[in-house]
Amino acid sequence: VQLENDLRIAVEQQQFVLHYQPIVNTASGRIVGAEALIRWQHPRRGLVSPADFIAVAEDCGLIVPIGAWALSEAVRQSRAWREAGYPALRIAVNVSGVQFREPGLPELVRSLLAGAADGREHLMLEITESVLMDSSEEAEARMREINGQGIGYSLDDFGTGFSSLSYLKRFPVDVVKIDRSFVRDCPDDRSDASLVEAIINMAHSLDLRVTAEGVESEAQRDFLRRLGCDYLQGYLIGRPMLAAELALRMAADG
Ligand code: G
Ligand code: G
Ligand code: NA
Ligand code: MN
Repeated sequence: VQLENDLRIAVEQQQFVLHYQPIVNTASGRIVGAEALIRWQHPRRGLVSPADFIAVAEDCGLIVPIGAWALSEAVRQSRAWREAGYPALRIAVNVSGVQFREPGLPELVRSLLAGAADGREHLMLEITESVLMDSSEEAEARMREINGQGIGYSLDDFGTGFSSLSYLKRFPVDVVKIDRSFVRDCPDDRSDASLVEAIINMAHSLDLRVTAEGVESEAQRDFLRRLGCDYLQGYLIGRPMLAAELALRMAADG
């Protein structure tokens, strides 16, 4: 209850910040995107991880204004980078299933992108398999409506849920993100290596792109490059960082 009260104040006072974790094109090594990861700047407890407040925010409904803030902040930052001459990145923003249960999400996305001809290809919504599995007809219709505005989806933690492959055909998913638990023991663990290879090949045969999460070593990177994995994300590439730090990385990227 204390946490919930603090969260309410946090929403009013906008005590949140987005960190950005770079995503590179595997072949070129260039930064092509970033995942926006929210943190709560708690006045007494310091920087609080989403792992410690997203579930509570979902239960009490505060995830709706928090998620709206994250979306608008990511769109604002992405625009500011482009206006400053940085390469256009595709920013993936995590969206909770609870946000799709509210009718307002398509309108929010529409209003955030209004007035900018080029906003669409620079934003992506990141959802988990469970969002697809638990979605009502209304939520599914909202997902499609947003996709109809030109916004793509990436499917987080792929392989950890129980969704069937038919979901990949049925929903407007563009990118699957291989969960870091499968990447961790690659390439040495033969069964994990086979699994990762199978996911990449399956995704490509469905005309989807693939991001590997949790890439921490050069051996993992080289293995994923050999398999034709499209994008890489993980500590080897970069930790989640402040926008200003990512801008420095982009500048160094040439
Ligand atoms: O960055 P970190 O490892 O602490 O993130 C933990 C989890 O929090 C991740 O699974 C991520 O998907 C989730 N998360 C991060 N930012 C957001 C956000 O803005 N909204 C939602 N719903 N989840 C987020
Ligand atoms: O659930 P989701 O995949 O969105 O979680 C992202 C979380 O994973 C972030 O909190 C981020 O800090 C963490 N993360 C990102 N890259 C790595 C990595 O290479 N190794 C590990 N162990 N965690 C990572
Ligand atoms: Na995520
Ligand atoms: Mn992720």
